[in-house]
Amino acid sequence: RTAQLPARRVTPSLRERAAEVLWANWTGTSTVPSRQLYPHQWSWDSAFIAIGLRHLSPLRAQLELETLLAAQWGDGRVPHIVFNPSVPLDAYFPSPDFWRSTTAGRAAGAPGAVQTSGIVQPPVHALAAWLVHRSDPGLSRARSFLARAHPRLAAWHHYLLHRRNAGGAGLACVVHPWEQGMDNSPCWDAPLSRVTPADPAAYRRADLDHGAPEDRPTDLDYGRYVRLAADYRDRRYADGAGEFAVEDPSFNALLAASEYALARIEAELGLHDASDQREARAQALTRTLVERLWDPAEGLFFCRDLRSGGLVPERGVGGLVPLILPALPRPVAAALVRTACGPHFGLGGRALLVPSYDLTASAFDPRRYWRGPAWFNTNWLLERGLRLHGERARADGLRRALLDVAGESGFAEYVDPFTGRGCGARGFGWSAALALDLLL
Ligand code: 9YW
Repeated sequence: RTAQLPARRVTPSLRERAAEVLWANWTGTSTVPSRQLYPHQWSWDSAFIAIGLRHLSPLRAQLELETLLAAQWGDGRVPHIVFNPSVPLDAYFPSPDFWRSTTAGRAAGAPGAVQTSGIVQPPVHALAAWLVHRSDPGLSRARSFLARAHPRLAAWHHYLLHRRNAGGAGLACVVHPWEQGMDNSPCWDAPLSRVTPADPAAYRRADLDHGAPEDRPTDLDYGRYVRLAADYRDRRYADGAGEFAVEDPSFNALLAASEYALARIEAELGLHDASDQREARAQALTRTLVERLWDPAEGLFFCRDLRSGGLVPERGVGGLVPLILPALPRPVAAALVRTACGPHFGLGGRALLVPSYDLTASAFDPRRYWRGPAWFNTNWLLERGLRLHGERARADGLRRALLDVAGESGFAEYVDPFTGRGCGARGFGWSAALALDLLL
């Protein structure tokens, strides 16, 4: 007799589905954000991806960061893209022939063995390296993971704190919207408006082969991105003279959070004096952030446009990200939580996930990239920040919403903040990785 088993559909768990995305996006040495849209290695994506990947394979998580750090330039900068030489040139724009790192980047010490972009992205790497180490300290010590990463991470922070200190106050500035990572945020509209767009006939937008135009930045935005990047390249990536220079709260908060992580790394390596100094620096950076970018009347951090000198009065999610900092004065943290839960960001109210931009502003658009949609990395950061500052119930609520939306959207790149409907790429690296991190 053969027993007839009833046909049973096995629904993979969220963990299994997230793992599938990370395996599918793994190239052998690093992880692509998306096979179609972003077929190379992106800097802050890799940091967030390593944070999730450590739960599946601490070894791969270490390799992810090592591959990125191997492409570091001599001046300390970690490039925002490391190009995969086996991907056709026209798969992504701007491609290596635009950035010309091995020629135009030579003076700044670009490596000869790999091709990279010449701009940077937010410094989440030391934080990621520390979390990856903690997931398997034995493996990490056996491979001297931290000992090898430490000089590179220290040089990276040194570059940002010195070469990018254009405002003179000790904060790092970004010289391109792509550097801050929230490409078309309305925070950039005013500082970008001074930039003459590049001739559209001179380049082709490969992103529109895979993304819906209404979900992506406009052609006018792209013209300005291309102009700024080409000018920087033509200055041989020398810092200090560009038309665009902005101190951003999220970029600097991530730098401070990574300074704390680097202090822990130094303590683990027995570098106790360096560790103490670094910890003090992270606290000083937090104070400077508050002095330079905090607006007590609005209860939010704003960008400072170094070319006009003033704060940019746009409420972007980046203004909430300093909540990840432990030394934030209590009233500042409390005001940030109120702002996150108020009409502009709708946490625990109108919005399922925290939007990238002010829900009440006329430029708000629930589908267009960083002008309204909710993103998983910023929500993951806010979840951490809420937990750090004792907002346990709110953090739990956000965590649940993040996991639900990540699964239902198929790990979308970004989502409509009201409905959770997915936009952009699916099977997106950091969406899967950060969901995995919150699951465990
Ligand atoms: C682009 C890869 C990158 C992210 C950025 C995001 C987007 C690249 O994709 O920029 O072509 O627009 O804005 O934060 O790192 O995922």
